[in-house]
Amino acid sequence: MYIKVDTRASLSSTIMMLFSLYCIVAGVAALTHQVRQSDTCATTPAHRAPKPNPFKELSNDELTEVRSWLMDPKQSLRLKDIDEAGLKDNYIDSIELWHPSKADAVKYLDQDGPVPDRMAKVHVVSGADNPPTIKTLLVGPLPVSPDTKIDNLAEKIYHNAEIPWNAKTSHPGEDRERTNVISATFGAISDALNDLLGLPWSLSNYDTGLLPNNGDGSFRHPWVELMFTMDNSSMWFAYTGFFAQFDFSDQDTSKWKLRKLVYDNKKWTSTESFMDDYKAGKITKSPQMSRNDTQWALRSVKGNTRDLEDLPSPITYSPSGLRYRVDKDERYVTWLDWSFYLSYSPEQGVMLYDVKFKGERIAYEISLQEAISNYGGGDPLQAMTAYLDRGFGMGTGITPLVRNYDCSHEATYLDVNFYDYGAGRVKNDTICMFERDLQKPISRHYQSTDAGSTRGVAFELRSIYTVGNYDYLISFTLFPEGSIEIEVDASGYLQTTYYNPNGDAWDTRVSATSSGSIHDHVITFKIDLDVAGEKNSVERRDIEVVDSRFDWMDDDEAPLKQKKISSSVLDKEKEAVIDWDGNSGKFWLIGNQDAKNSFGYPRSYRLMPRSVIHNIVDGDKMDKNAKFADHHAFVTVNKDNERSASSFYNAFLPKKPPVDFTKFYEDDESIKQQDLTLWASVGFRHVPRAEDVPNTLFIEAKSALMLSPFNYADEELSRDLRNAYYAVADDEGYLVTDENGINHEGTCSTPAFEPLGTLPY
Ligand SMILES: [Cu+2]
Repeated sequence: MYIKVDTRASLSSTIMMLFSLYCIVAGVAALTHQVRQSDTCATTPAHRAPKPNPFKELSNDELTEVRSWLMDPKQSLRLKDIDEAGLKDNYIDSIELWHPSKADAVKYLDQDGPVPDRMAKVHVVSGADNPPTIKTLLVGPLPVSPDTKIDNLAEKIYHNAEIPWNAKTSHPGEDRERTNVISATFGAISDALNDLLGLPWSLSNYDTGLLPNNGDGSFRHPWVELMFTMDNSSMWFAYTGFFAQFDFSDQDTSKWKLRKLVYDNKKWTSTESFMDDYKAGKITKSPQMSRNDTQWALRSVKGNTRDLEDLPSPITYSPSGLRYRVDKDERYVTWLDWSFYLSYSPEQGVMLYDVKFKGERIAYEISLQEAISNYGGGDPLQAMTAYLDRGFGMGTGITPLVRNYDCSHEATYLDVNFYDYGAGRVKNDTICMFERDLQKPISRHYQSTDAGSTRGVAFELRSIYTVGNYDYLISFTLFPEGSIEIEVDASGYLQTTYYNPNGDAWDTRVSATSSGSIHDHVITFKIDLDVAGEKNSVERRDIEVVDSRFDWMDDDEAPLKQKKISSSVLDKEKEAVIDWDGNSGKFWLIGNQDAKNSFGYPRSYRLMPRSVIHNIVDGDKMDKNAKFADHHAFVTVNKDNERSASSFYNAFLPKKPPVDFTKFYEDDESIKQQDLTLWASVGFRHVPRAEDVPNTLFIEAKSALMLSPFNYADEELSRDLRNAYYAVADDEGYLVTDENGINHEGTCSTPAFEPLGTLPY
C-alpha cells in the first residue's frame, strides 16, 4: 500500500512514468480485449427493477454537469482545473453521489413517496482561503436547475468540521514542487547513494512514494523509503533501507525541507552531516536486491506439471440457464426470493441497499466503511505505517475482474464509474455476480424409513480492490435459507521493507534483502439491519457452566455440571460495544422484540463471526480516526448524520479526524426497539512468512461475518427448494426417491472458455 498514494496523487514522477506505461498497455487492451461469450445460457433473463434505483452512482454526465456548474464563476468558489492548480489555488478533489436519507428512500421504496433528490458530495481543496482548508459540500438537487444550491455538508456529518489543508491528498501542482525538494535532497548525496545502494540519485533510478504523517493536520511530515524503480511487480521488494522524512507543511514551498535521513539504524538531520559521516567512513554499506534476477518475485509458472494438472480444473455451471435476474440499467438483482439494489462509491466501493428476502427487508444498507492496516516494525516505514484505505481511494482501486479466473465462468459483470481528475471514468467488469454450487447439501438426513438432501447453492456478489500492493476480495453472499455473509480475503504483495538482521520481533525475512512486518487488517462494514421491521433490539445470550439440581435427582447424587443459557436485551449503546467470545460463550442477536414467531420468540438474526480480529494498537499514527476498529462490532441508533464510521480524510488526520466514531455511542442512547445500525469488522492478523512470496493467499488470509435467521421464522427457510430429493421407504423397505420434477440433464452446453487475450486496465 505504500505506493498507493501515488496512484491517486502521483507523488513522484517516476511512479507517474510507471502509471503512464500502464495506460499505454490499457489502450492496447481496449482494442484487443475478447468479446464476451454470447451463449444465451449465460445471459440473465430480462428483468425490470420495481422502481428506478435511487442509490445508483452519479453518471458521467451528472459528474460533468456538477463540475461545470461548480466551476462557473457565479458559484464564487474560484475553482481552477486540478491539473493547473497551484498550492494556493482552489480545486475539486472529488465528486460522488450523496445517497438519499433513509427516511426519504424508504418512503419512496415502500410508500410511493416522491423520488428522492439526486445530490452530490464534493470535496474542494481551498488553498486560496485564509487559512487554507478543505471543504465538504452538498450540491443539488440534480440535474442542475434554479433550485440547485451548495450547502456545507461538513457541519452536518463531521465531528471536526474544519479539515486542515495539510490533510489533503496530493495533486499535480504539489507533486511538481515536492519532486523538486526530494530531488535536491537526494541529489546532494547522489555519490554516496551510488556507493551504498548501487545507483546514483535520479528520478528514473528510484521511486519515492510517500507515507503520510499529519497528526492533527497542523503539519505534513511524510516519510519516504527509496525503492529501486522496477518495470514490474518486483518493485514491492525493491526497498533499499534508505529513509528520509520531509516537512511539506507550509503553503510557501521555500519553507519545505528535509527533517531526517535514516540509514543503517542511524539518523542525520541534514545532507551535509550525512556526507560528513559518509566521507569519514562511518556508514556501513548494506547489500542490495539484485535488479537483474527478479523472477522469484513475480507471478509465473514455476516447476514441473503435477499429475493430471495439464487438464482444465473443474467449473460450476447452470445446466439450464442462469437462475438470477439483473436489471443492469437500474442495478437491481433478484435470486431465489432475494432482491437488492446496487450502488458504488469511489471511497467505499460496492454497496447493497434494500436487501429483501421473501418480500421482507432484512437490511436497508450493507456497505464497506473502512479498511485499516496497522503495522509494527523497526524502521520508519513499517513503524509509521497505519493505513485507512478509504483515503487512498479504496473504491477507485476496484479492478477489472478477469473472466474464468476471478469469478465463476458464467458470471454477470457490471461496470462502475467515478470522478477522476476532472472527468468521469468508467471501469469495466469490476463487479461480478454468480450463483455457485456449494458442493455440499444445505441439509440432509438419511435413515431406513425416510431420507432427504437439499442441494447447496449460494449467490455471490464480488469485487476486488487493489490498493497499491494488496488485493482485497470482498464478497457479499446470499444463501437460500436467509443467511447473508460478508467475507474479505487478501492477496497481492506484502508491504515489505529492507531486511533488518535484528528485526525478528516484528519481521519475517522473505527474500535476500527484504522482510515483511506484522500488521493487522481490519475491514469495517455498516450493516443497517431491519429485521422484521425497522425497530430492532440487541439480545445477548450468555452461556455458562453451572451446578444444577433437580427434583428427579436422588439426594446423594452430586449436582450436575452443565451449560445454561441466560438472555438479556441490551439497554444502551455502550453495552453494544461487542467483542466476540472466542469460545462462543456469548452470542448476539438483532431482531424485533415486538414481532414474535409462533413460539413466542422475537424474530431475529444471529451474528456469526468467522476468524475475526480487531485493532489493538493506537497512538500517534492511528488514534481517533479508527475507533470503529477497536472492537469487533458496535450497535448504534441509526442517524442520518451518522451515516459512515469514517470519512475520506480520516486517513490523514489520526489525531483530529472529521468523523470520530466514539461519538456514535458516547451519548449512550437507548437501543431498545430503535432503528439500529450494526458496525462490524472482519480481519486478520498478518504475520508474514516465506509463503507470502510472491503473493499472500486468498484461501488463507480471510475473515467473515455471517448473519443468519434465529427464530426469525417458524422453521428453516429452504424447504420450498425443489433441487432436493426426498425418499420414503416402500412396503419392502426400499427408499423410493422423488426429485421434484427437476431435469438435471439440462439444456445448455458448458460455458465457452474463450482465450483471454490481453486484459483491460
Ligand atoms: Cu497483510
